[in-house]
Amino acid sequence: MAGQRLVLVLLGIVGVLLLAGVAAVLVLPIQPRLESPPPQQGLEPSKVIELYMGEVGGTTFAFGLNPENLTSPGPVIRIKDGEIVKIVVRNVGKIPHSFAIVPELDRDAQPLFQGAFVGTGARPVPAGEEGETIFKVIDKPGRYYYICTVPGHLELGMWGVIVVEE
Ligand SMILES: [Cu+2]
Repeated sequence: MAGQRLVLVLLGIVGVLLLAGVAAVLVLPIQPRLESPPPQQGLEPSKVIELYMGEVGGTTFAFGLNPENLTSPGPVIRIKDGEIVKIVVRNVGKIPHSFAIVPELDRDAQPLFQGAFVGTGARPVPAGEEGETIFKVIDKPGRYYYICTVPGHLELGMWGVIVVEE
């Protein structure tokens, strides 16, 4: 009797683990945001912006147009309606960072402006490496934000304003 009960308990535990595994498989693929570059790679840029990202001291994370001058907030970037913009993002910091253009100052804000991002919170750009995004400006003129989507980095100052002019 005791042996049978033990077998039942073990079967129960195995069942729970199996269910948890199935649930994880179903939920996990939804978690990462975009993992591949936006579908605009064939475009020839009319404007190239080089942006650097890293840390300033231990407590402020920042962007800059010059690797020696990272600031929080980062420099205001101006782009024009109709332009094809390439943004090259270089991580000159000591830890991974990422880049995305969002409509609000919120790490999870969607949709990304023209799908523009380099790296993601889950798969950021490693220290010393770089990436790029290229897109045509067809969103309406206004004020958007570029941010680092690694959890906690926006709060440490890793953001800047990007203005779309008419
Ligand atoms: Cu960061």
